[in-house]
Amino acid sequence: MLSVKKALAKDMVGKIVQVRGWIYRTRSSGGIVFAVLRDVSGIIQVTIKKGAVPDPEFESATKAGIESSVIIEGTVAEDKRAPGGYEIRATKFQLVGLAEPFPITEYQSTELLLDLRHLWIRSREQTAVMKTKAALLRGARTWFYDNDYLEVTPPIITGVCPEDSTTLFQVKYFDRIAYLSQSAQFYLESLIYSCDRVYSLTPSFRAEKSRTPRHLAEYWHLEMEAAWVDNEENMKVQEQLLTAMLQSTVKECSSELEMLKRDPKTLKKIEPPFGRMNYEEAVNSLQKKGFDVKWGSDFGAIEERELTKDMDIPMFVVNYPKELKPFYMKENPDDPRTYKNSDLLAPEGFGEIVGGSERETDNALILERLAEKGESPENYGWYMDLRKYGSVPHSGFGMGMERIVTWVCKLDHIRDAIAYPRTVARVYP
Ligand code: NSS
Repeated sequence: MLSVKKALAKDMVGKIVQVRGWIYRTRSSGGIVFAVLRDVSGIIQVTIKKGAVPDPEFESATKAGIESSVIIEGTVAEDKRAPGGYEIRATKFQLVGLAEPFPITEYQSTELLLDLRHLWIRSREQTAVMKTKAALLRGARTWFYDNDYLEVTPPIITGVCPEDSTTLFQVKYFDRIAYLSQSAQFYLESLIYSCDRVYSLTPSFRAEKSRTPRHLAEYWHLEMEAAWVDNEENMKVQEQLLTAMLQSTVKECSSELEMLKRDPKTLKKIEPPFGRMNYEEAVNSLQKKGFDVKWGSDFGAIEERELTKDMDIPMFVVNYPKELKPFYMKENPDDPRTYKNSDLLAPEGFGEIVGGSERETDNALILERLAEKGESPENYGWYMDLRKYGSVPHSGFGMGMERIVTWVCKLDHIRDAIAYPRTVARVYP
Protein backbone atom coordinates (compact mmCIF):
# COMPACT_ATOMS: atom_id res chain seq x y z
CA MET A 1 0.00 0.00 0.00
CA LEU A 2 1.42 3.40 -0.96
CA SER A 3 0.55 6.87 0.19
CA VAL A 4 -0.94 9.05 -2.52
CA LYS A 5 2.08 11.35 -2.37
CA LYS A 6 4.50 8.50 -3.00
CA ALA A 7 2.49 7.36 -6.03
CA LEU A 8 2.75 10.86 -7.54
CA ALA A 9 6.28 10.58 -8.88
CA LYS A 10 8.07 10.22 -12.20
CA ASP A 11 9.86 7.03 -11.18
CA MET A 12 6.49 5.41 -10.38
CA VAL A 13 5.29 5.70 -13.99
CA GLY A 14 4.47 2.22 -15.37
CA LYS A 15 4.50 0.63 -11.91
CA ILE A 16 1.53 -1.15 -10.38
CA VAL A 17 0.50 0.45 -7.06
CA GLN A 18 -2.18 0.06 -4.41
CA VAL A 19 -3.59 3.15 -2.70
CA ARG A 20 -6.48 3.67 -0.33
CA GLY A 21 -8.41 6.67 0.86
CA TRP A 22 -11.58 8.71 0.38
CA ILE A 23 -13.13 10.05 -2.78
CA TYR A 24 -12.47 13.78 -2.92
CA ARG A 25 -14.41 14.44 -6.12
CA THR A 26 -15.70 12.26 -8.92
CA ARG A 27 -17.34 12.48 -12.33
CA SER A 28 -18.09 9.94 -14.99
CA SER A 29 -18.50 10.24 -18.72
CA GLY A 30 -19.53 7.29 -20.81
CA GLY A 31 -17.47 4.28 -19.88
CA ILE A 32 -14.97 6.09 -17.66
CA VAL A 33 -14.98 7.37 -14.07
CA PHE A 34 -12.53 10.10 -13.03
CA ALA A 35 -12.23 9.92 -9.27
CA VAL A 36 -9.83 12.03 -7.21
CA LEU A 37 -8.66 10.13 -4.16
CA ARG A 38 -7.56 11.80 -0.94
CA ASP A 39 -5.43 10.47 1.89
CA VAL A 40 -3.44 12.30 4.57
CA SER A 41 -0.55 12.87 2.16
CA GLY A 42 -2.49 14.52 -0.71
CA ILE A 43 -4.76 13.83 -3.69
CA ILE A 44 -4.37 11.79 -6.89
CA GLN A 45 -6.61 11.21 -9.89
CA VAL A 46 -7.72 7.66 -10.59
CA THR A 47 -9.38 6.66 -13.86
CA ILE A 48 -11.60 3.61 -13.82
CA LYS A 49 -12.42 2.42 -17.32
CA LYS A 50 -15.18 0.00 -18.20
CA GLY A 51 -13.49 -3.21 -19.26
CA ALA A 52 -10.22 -2.41 -17.42
CA VAL A 53 -11.79 -3.52 -14.10
CA PRO A 54 -14.34 -6.33 -13.57
CA ASP A 55 -17.88 -5.11 -14.40
CA PRO A 56 -19.25 -5.16 -10.79
CA GLU A 57 -16.25 -3.04 -9.70
CA PHE A 58 -16.90 -0.53 -12.49
CA GLU A 59 -20.52 -0.45 -11.37
CA SER A 60 -19.52 0.42 -7.79
CA ALA A 61 -17.07 3.08 -9.07
CA THR A 62 -19.97 4.86 -10.77
CA LYS A 63 -21.96 4.75 -7.53
CA ALA A 64 -19.20 5.75 -5.13
CA GLY A 65 -19.86 9.41 -4.26
CA ILE A 66 -17.77 11.94 -2.38
CA GLU A 67 -16.20 10.61 0.87
CA SER A 68 -16.74 6.94 0.00
CA SER A 69 -13.72 4.94 1.17
CA VAL A 70 -11.99 2.82 -1.45
CA ILE A 71 -8.94 0.67 -2.18
CA ILE A 72 -7.52 0.90 -5.68
CA GLU A 73 -4.90 -1.00 -7.64
CA GLY A 74 -3.60 0.24 -10.95
CA THR A 75 -0.73 1.55 -13.05
CA VAL A 76 0.76 5.02 -12.60
CA ALA A 77 0.75 7.11 -15.76
CA GLU A 78 1.74 10.65 -16.64
CA ASP A 79 -1.22 12.92 -17.37
CA LYS A 80 -0.73 16.66 -17.55
CA ARG A 81 -4.43 17.36 -16.89
CA ALA A 82 -4.44 15.47 -13.58
CA PRO A 83 -3.66 17.29 -10.29
CA GLY A 84 0.05 16.74 -9.67
CA GLY A 85 0.65 15.56 -13.26
CA TYR A 86 0.10 11.81 -12.70
CA GLU A 87 -2.84 9.47 -12.43
CA ILE A 88 -3.55 5.84 -11.61
CA ARG A 89 -5.28 3.75 -14.26
CA ALA A 90 -7.25 1.29 -12.16
CA THR A 91 -7.25 -2.46 -12.64
CA LYS A 92 -9.06 -3.13 -9.34
CA PHE A 93 -11.61 -0.96 -7.53
CA GLN A 94 -12.81 -1.99 -4.10
CA LEU A 95 -15.56 0.04 -2.49
CA VAL A 96 -15.07 -0.26 1.30
CA GLY A 97 -17.59 2.24 2.69
CA LEU A 98 -20.24 3.76 0.44
CA ALA A 99 -20.90 7.37 1.54
CA GLU A 100 -24.38 8.81 1.75
CA PRO A 101 -24.68 12.16 -0.10
CA PHE A 102 -22.15 14.36 1.72
CA PRO A 103 -23.88 17.26 3.53
CA ILE A 104 -21.06 19.73 2.85
CA THR A 105 -21.03 21.21 -0.64
CA GLU A 106 -18.99 24.05 -2.04
CA TYR A 107 -20.43 27.15 -0.37
CA GLN A 108 -21.63 26.73 3.21
CA SER A 109 -22.24 29.11 6.09
CA THR A 110 -19.74 29.26 8.92
CA GLU A 111 -22.46 28.08 11.34
CA LEU A 112 -23.23 24.98 9.27
CA LEU A 113 -19.55 24.14 8.97
CA LEU A 114 -19.28 24.40 12.77
CA ASP A 115 -22.33 22.13 13.23
CA LEU A 116 -20.70 19.66 10.84
CA ARG A 117 -17.24 20.10 12.28
CA HIS A 118 -16.73 16.33 12.59
CA LEU A 119 -17.03 16.15 8.78
CA TRP A 120 -15.54 19.53 7.88
CA ILE A 121 -12.22 18.62 9.51
CA ARG A 122 -11.70 16.31 6.51
CA SER A 123 -11.23 19.35 4.27
CA ARG A 124 -7.77 19.84 2.81
CA GLU A 125 -7.39 23.25 4.48
CA GLN A 126 -8.22 21.85 7.90
CA THR A 127 -5.81 18.98 7.33
CA ALA A 128 -3.09 21.44 6.31
CA VAL A 129 -3.68 23.39 9.54
CA MET A 130 -3.50 20.23 11.65
CA LYS A 131 -0.27 19.15 9.98
CA THR A 132 1.24 22.60 10.51
CA LYS A 133 0.21 22.55 14.18
CA ALA A 134 1.79 19.12 14.60
CA ALA A 135 5.00 20.36 12.95
CA LEU A 136 5.11 23.39 15.29
CA LEU A 137 4.68 21.14 18.33
CA ARG A 138 7.29 18.69 17.09
CA GLY A 139 9.67 21.63 16.54
CA ALA A 140 9.01 22.85 20.08
CA ARG A 141 9.55 19.46 21.69
CA THR A 142 12.79 18.98 19.76
CA TRP A 143 14.06 22.38 20.85
CA PHE A 144 13.17 21.70 24.50
CA TYR A 145 14.85 18.30 24.35
CA ASP A 146 18.00 19.74 22.74
CA ASN A 147 18.17 22.40 25.45
CA ASP A 148 17.77 20.13 28.49
CA TYR A 149 14.18 20.90 29.43
CA LEU A 150 12.16 18.14 31.05
CA GLU A 151 8.57 17.61 29.91
CA VAL A 152 6.25 17.40 32.93
CA THR A 153 2.53 16.75 33.38
CA PRO A 154 0.85 19.23 35.74
CA PRO A 155 -2.76 18.86 36.95
CA ILE A 156 -5.79 20.25 35.12
CA ILE A 157 -8.09 20.28 38.16
CA THR A 158 -6.71 22.93 40.49
CA GLY A 159 -7.50 25.22 43.39
CA VAL A 160 -5.58 28.30 42.22
CA CYS A 161 -6.23 31.26 39.96
CA PRO A 162 -3.04 32.28 38.21
CA GLU A 163 -4.71 34.70 35.80
CA ASP A 164 -8.07 36.46 35.70
CA SER A 165 -10.61 35.31 38.33
CA THR A 166 -13.50 36.35 36.07
CA THR A 167 -12.57 33.69 33.51
CA LEU A 168 -12.31 30.68 35.85
CA PHE A 169 -14.34 27.58 35.04
CA GLN A 170 -15.66 25.99 38.24
CA VAL A 171 -16.05 22.25 38.55
CA LYS A 172 -17.92 20.40 41.21
CA TYR A 173 -15.13 18.42 42.80
CA PHE A 174 -16.74 15.86 45.14
CA ASP A 175 -18.08 18.10 47.94
CA ARG A 176 -16.00 21.15 47.02
CA ILE A 177 -15.46 23.61 44.21
CA ALA A 178 -12.32 23.35 42.11
CA TYR A 179 -11.23 25.07 38.87
CA LEU A 180 -10.11 23.98 35.46
CA SER A 181 -6.52 25.11 34.97
CA GLN A 182 -5.92 28.52 33.40
CA SER A 183 -2.18 27.92 33.34
CA ALA A 184 0.24 25.28 34.62
CA GLN A 185 2.60 27.99 35.78
CA PHE A 186 2.44 27.54 39.57
CA TYR A 187 2.95 23.79 39.27
CA LEU A 188 5.83 24.30 36.85
CA GLU A 189 7.36 26.77 39.33
CA SER A 190 7.27 24.05 41.99
CA LEU A 191 9.08 21.62 39.70
CA ILE A 192 12.16 23.73 38.90
CA TYR A 193 13.66 23.06 42.33
CA SER A 194 14.32 19.47 41.33
CA CYS A 195 14.17 19.54 37.54
CA ASP A 196 15.75 22.96 36.88
CA ARG A 197 14.08 23.59 33.49
CA VAL A 198 10.63 22.22 32.72
CA TYR A 199 7.88 22.58 30.14
CA SER A 200 4.39 21.25 29.64
CA LEU A 201 1.72 21.14 26.96
CA THR A 202 -1.75 21.15 28.51
CA PRO A 203 -5.20 22.43 27.76
CA SER A 204 -5.90 25.74 29.49
CA PHE A 205 -9.40 26.97 30.15
CA ARG A 206 -10.73 30.52 30.09
CA ALA A 207 -14.41 31.29 30.45
CA GLU A 208 -14.12 34.17 27.96
CA LYS A 209 -17.58 35.61 27.51
CA SER A 210 -16.55 37.90 24.68
CA ARG A 211 -16.68 36.48 21.19
CA THR A 212 -13.44 37.48 19.54
CA PRO A 213 -11.44 35.97 16.68
CA ARG A 214 -8.58 35.23 19.09
CA HIS A 215 -10.15 33.75 22.21
CA LEU A 216 -11.10 30.14 22.89
CA ALA A 217 -12.59 28.72 26.08
CA GLU A 218 -10.18 25.77 25.79
CA TYR A 219 -6.76 26.15 24.19
CA TRP A 220 -3.45 24.30 24.12
CA HIS A 221 -0.90 26.00 26.28
CA LEU A 222 2.82 25.42 25.88
CA GLU A 223 4.50 26.66 29.04
CA MET A 224 8.04 26.68 30.33
CA GLU A 225 9.64 27.57 33.65
CA ALA A 226 13.35 27.72 34.43
CA ALA A 227 15.49 28.33 37.53
CA TRP A 228 18.31 30.90 37.45
CA VAL A 229 16.71 32.74 34.52
CA ASP A 230 15.85 36.46 34.57
CA ASN A 231 13.39 38.30 32.33
CA GLU A 232 16.04 39.11 29.72
CA GLU A 233 17.05 35.49 29.34
CA ASN A 234 13.39 34.46 29.39
CA MET A 235 12.87 36.54 26.25
CA LYS A 236 15.93 34.99 24.62
CA VAL A 237 14.44 31.54 25.26
CA GLN A 238 11.21 32.67 23.56
CA GLU A 239 13.15 33.96 20.54
CA GLN A 240 15.11 30.75 20.15
CA LEU A 241 12.20 28.40 20.74
CA LEU A 242 9.86 30.21 18.34
CA THR A 243 12.56 30.50 15.67
CA ALA A 244 13.28 26.76 15.90
CA MET A 245 9.54 25.97 15.67
CA LEU A 246 9.15 28.16 12.58
CA GLN A 247 12.26 26.89 10.80
CA SER A 248 11.36 23.22 11.18
CA THR A 249 7.73 23.88 10.23
CA VAL A 250 8.71 25.75 7.07
CA LYS A 251 10.91 22.80 6.14
CA GLU A 252 8.24 20.17 6.77
CA CYS A 253 5.07 22.00 5.73
CA SER A 254 5.89 24.43 2.92
CA SER A 255 3.23 22.96 0.61
CA GLU A 256 0.61 23.10 3.40
CA LEU A 257 1.53 26.72 4.11
CA GLU A 258 1.28 27.61 0.44
CA MET A 259 -2.14 25.97 0.24
CA LEU A 260 -3.18 28.20 3.15
CA LYS A 261 -1.83 31.25 1.27
CA ARG A 262 1.01 31.80 3.68
CA ASP A 263 4.29 32.44 1.88
CA PRO A 264 6.80 30.25 3.80
CA LYS A 265 9.55 32.79 3.01
CA THR A 266 7.93 35.31 5.36
CA LEU A 267 8.40 32.84 8.24
CA LYS A 268 11.79 31.57 7.15
CA LYS A 269 13.41 34.96 7.55
CA ILE A 270 12.34 35.28 11.20
CA GLU A 271 15.26 34.97 13.58
CA PRO A 272 16.54 36.57 16.80
CA PRO A 273 16.67 39.29 17.89
CA PHE A 274 12.96 40.13 17.70
CA GLY A 275 11.71 43.71 18.00
CA ARG A 276 11.41 45.26 21.43
CA MET A 277 9.35 48.14 22.80
CA ASN A 278 8.70 49.38 26.30
CA TYR A 279 5.03 49.57 27.36
CA GLU A 280 5.46 53.34 27.73
CA GLU A 281 6.85 53.68 24.20
CA ALA A 282 3.93 51.62 22.94
CA VAL A 283 1.46 54.01 24.61
CA ASN A 284 3.25 57.03 23.09
CA SER A 285 3.29 55.45 19.66
CA LEU A 286 -0.44 54.67 19.85
CA GLN A 287 -1.22 58.19 21.07
CA LYS A 288 0.64 59.65 18.06
CA LYS A 289 -1.60 57.55 15.83
CA GLY A 290 -4.66 59.06 17.47
CA PHE A 291 -5.56 56.21 19.84
CA ASP A 292 -7.32 57.11 23.06
CA VAL A 293 -4.84 55.39 25.42
CA LYS A 294 -2.86 56.58 28.41
CA TRP A 295 -0.34 55.06 30.80
CA GLY A 296 -2.26 52.24 32.50
CA SER A 297 -4.52 51.38 29.54
CA ASP A 298 -4.61 47.73 28.53
CA PHE A 299 -4.03 46.79 24.90
CA GLY A 300 -6.64 44.77 23.06
CA ALA A 301 -6.59 43.28 19.59
CA ILE A 302 -6.99 46.71 17.94
CA GLU A 303 -4.03 48.30 19.71
CA GLU A 304 -1.85 45.23 19.18
CA ARG A 305 -2.76 45.19 15.50
CA GLU A 306 -1.75 48.81 15.16
CA LEU A 307 1.59 48.17 16.90
CA THR A 308 2.53 45.23 14.66
CA LYS A 309 0.71 45.63 11.35
CA ASP A 310 3.78 46.93 9.50
CA MET A 311 6.26 44.55 11.12
CA ASP A 312 7.56 41.35 9.63
CA ILE A 313 9.20 39.95 12.77
CA PRO A 314 7.63 39.42 16.22
CA MET A 315 7.99 42.15 18.85
CA PHE A 316 8.18 42.10 22.64
CA VAL A 317 6.32 44.73 24.62
CA VAL A 318 8.02 44.85 28.03
CA ASN A 319 7.39 46.25 31.51
CA TYR A 320 3.63 46.59 31.78
CA PRO A 321 2.07 48.55 34.64
CA LYS A 322 1.38 46.37 37.68
CA GLU A 323 -2.36 46.97 37.62
CA LEU A 324 -2.64 45.26 34.22
CA LYS A 325 -0.91 42.02 35.17
CA PRO A 326 -1.24 39.18 37.74
CA PHE A 327 0.29 39.21 41.23
CA TYR A 328 3.11 36.74 40.65
CA MET A 329 5.38 38.94 38.51
CA LYS A 330 8.66 40.46 39.70
CA GLU A 331 8.73 44.18 40.33
CA ASN A 332 10.90 46.14 37.89
CA PRO A 333 13.55 47.91 40.05
CA ASP A 334 14.11 50.52 37.31
CA ASP A 335 10.44 51.57 37.45
CA PRO A 336 8.59 50.03 40.44
CA ARG A 337 5.23 50.94 38.88
CA THR A 338 5.90 48.12 36.42
CA TYR A 339 6.83 44.43 36.28
CA LYS A 340 9.74 42.56 34.66
CA ASN A 341 7.51 40.96 32.08
CA SER A 342 6.95 40.70 28.35
CA ASP A 343 4.15 40.05 25.91
CA LEU A 344 5.32 38.75 22.56
CA LEU A 345 3.27 40.09 19.65
CA ALA A 346 3.20 38.34 16.27
CA PRO A 347 3.86 40.51 13.20
CA GLU A 348 1.39 41.54 10.46
CA GLY A 349 -1.09 42.68 13.10
CA PHE A 350 -1.75 39.24 14.63
CA GLY A 351 -0.99 40.37 18.19
CA GLU A 352 -0.17 38.53 21.41
CA ILE A 353 1.12 34.96 21.14
CA VAL A 354 3.21 34.58 24.34
CA GLY A 355 3.05 36.04 27.84
CA GLY A 356 6.01 35.71 30.20
CA SER A 357 7.75 37.20 33.21
CA GLU A 358 10.32 36.88 35.91
CA ARG A 359 8.56 35.67 39.08
CA GLU A 360 8.24 37.46 42.41
CA THR A 361 10.27 35.73 45.12
CA ASP A 362 9.32 37.99 48.05
CA ASN A 363 6.43 36.44 50.00
CA ALA A 364 5.59 39.74 51.73
CA LEU A 365 4.91 41.31 48.34
CA ILE A 366 2.93 38.28 47.21
CA LEU A 367 0.75 38.48 50.35
CA GLU A 368 0.15 42.19 49.80
CA ARG A 369 -0.90 41.68 46.19
CA LEU A 370 -3.16 38.73 47.01
CA ALA A 371 -4.91 40.88 49.62
CA GLU A 372 -5.35 43.69 47.06
CA LYS A 373 -7.00 41.22 44.68
CA GLY A 374 -9.26 39.83 47.42
CA GLU A 375 -7.72 36.37 47.07
CA SER A 376 -7.49 34.17 50.17
CA PRO A 377 -3.83 33.55 51.02
CA GLU A 378 -4.65 30.04 52.39
CA ASN A 379 -5.07 28.79 48.85
CA TYR A 380 -1.56 29.96 48.07
CA GLY A 381 0.26 28.55 51.13
CA TRP A 382 1.97 25.90 49.04
CA TYR A 383 2.93 28.49 46.42
CA MET A 384 4.58 30.67 49.08
CA ASP A 385 6.38 27.63 50.54
CA LEU A 386 8.37 27.55 47.30
CA ARG A 387 9.96 30.85 48.37
CA LYS A 388 10.84 29.50 51.84
CA TYR A 389 13.04 26.55 50.95
CA GLY A 390 15.90 27.53 48.71
CA SER A 391 14.25 30.33 46.75
CA VAL A 392 15.86 31.08 43.42
CA PRO A 393 15.41 33.70 40.69
CA HIS A 394 13.26 32.17 37.99
CA SER A 395 11.13 32.98 34.97
CA GLY A 396 8.79 31.38 32.50
CA PHE A 397 6.20 31.96 29.84
CA GLY A 398 3.09 30.56 28.20
CA MET A 399 2.53 30.27 24.47
CA GLY A 400 -0.99 29.89 23.11
CA MET A 401 -0.62 27.23 20.42
CA GLU A 402 -3.78 28.24 18.55
CA ARG A 403 -2.62 31.87 18.52
CA ILE A 404 0.65 30.72 16.94
CA VAL A 405 -1.22 28.55 14.41
CA THR A 406 -3.62 31.40 13.53
CA TRP A 407 -0.65 33.58 12.68
CA VAL A 408 1.54 30.96 10.99
CA CYS A 409 -1.39 29.69 8.85
CA LYS A 410 -2.75 33.23 8.28
CA LEU A 411 -6.21 32.30 9.53
CA ASP A 412 -8.99 34.84 10.00
CA HIS A 413 -10.28 33.20 13.18
CA ILE A 414 -8.70 31.17 15.99
CA ARG A 415 -11.49 28.55 15.78
CA ASP A 416 -9.84 27.19 12.64
CA ALA A 417 -6.61 26.53 14.55
CA ILE A 418 -8.20 23.68 16.52
CA ALA A 419 -10.27 20.70 15.38
CA TYR A 420 -13.08 21.22 17.92
CA PRO A 421 -13.19 24.88 19.00
CA ARG A 422 -14.82 25.55 22.36
CA THR A 423 -16.39 28.98 22.56
CA VAL A 424 -19.14 30.57 24.61
CA ALA A 425 -21.69 29.53 22.00
CA ARG A 426 -20.49 26.04 21.20
CA VAL A 427 -19.75 22.69 22.78
CA TYR A 428 -21.20 20.53 19.93
CA PRO A 429 -19.89 18.41 18.29
O1 NSS B 1 -2.69 34.61 30.37
S1 NSS B 1 -1.42 34.54 29.67
O2 NSS B 1 -1.00 35.73 28.99
N1 NSS B 1 -0.26 34.09 30.66
C1 NSS B 1 -0.33 32.97 31.43
O3 NSS B 1 -1.25 32.21 31.48
C2 NSS B 1 0.96 32.66 32.21
N2 NSS B 1 0.57 32.08 33.50
C3 NSS B 1 1.78 31.72 31.39
C4 NSS B 1 3.10 31.37 32.05
O4 NSS B 1 3.87 32.28 32.30
N3 NSS B 1 3.37 30.11 32.29
O5 NSS B 1 -1.61 33.41 28.59
C5 NSS B 1 -0.48 32.97 27.87
C6 NSS B 1 -0.82 32.86 26.40
C7 NSS B 1 -1.24 34.16 25.73
O6 NSS B 1 -0.11 34.91 25.33
C8 NSS B 1 -2.03 33.67 24.55
O7 NSS B 1 -1.17 33.27 23.52
C9 NSS B 1 -2.70 32.43 25.11
O8 NSS B 1 -1.96 32.01 26.22
N4 NSS B 1 -4.10 32.67 25.51
C10 NSS B 1 -5.17 32.25 24.80
N5 NSS B 1 -5.27 31.59 23.65
C11 NSS B 1 -6.51 31.29 23.20
N6 NSS B 1 -7.65 31.61 23.85
C12 NSS B 1 -7.60 32.28 25.02
N7 NSS B 1 -8.72 32.59 25.66
C13 NSS B 1 -6.31 32.64 25.55
N8 NSS B 1 -5.89 33.28 26.66
C14 NSS B 1 -4.55 33.29 26.62
